[in-house]
Amino acid sequence: MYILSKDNKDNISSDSGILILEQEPEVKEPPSYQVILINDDYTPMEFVVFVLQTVFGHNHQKSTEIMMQVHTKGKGVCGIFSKEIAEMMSYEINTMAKDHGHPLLSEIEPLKD
Ligand code: TYC
Repeated sequence: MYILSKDNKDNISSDSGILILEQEPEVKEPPSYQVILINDDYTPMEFVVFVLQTVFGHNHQKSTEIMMQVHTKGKGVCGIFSKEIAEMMSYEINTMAKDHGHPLLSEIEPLKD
């Protein structure tokens, strides 16, 4: 937040109509979002690896690592993006899974800074 104030006798003439910027506006980066993959008991491991390669462009080894992280820990991060891109990625995963009859699900979560 920043404040615009009219001149007073401590600075320029009060009738000048000039607005003084007392504080610099904060320039904040928009928040980043994590795409989180959620484990389930039914989606085949190979399909999860295939989805990670297709949607994120991760290679086979990286995709297998993420899949195993999700499989063993219950959840895992697939990537970090702007909100709009993260939403698209998550939608793509969930749609691919649905189209293939698998319960695989992803969600997005804001990254704390
Ligand atoms: N747990 C699944 C299995 O044993 C594999 C799996 C991994 C499913 C990651 C979903 O996000 C997932 N076939």
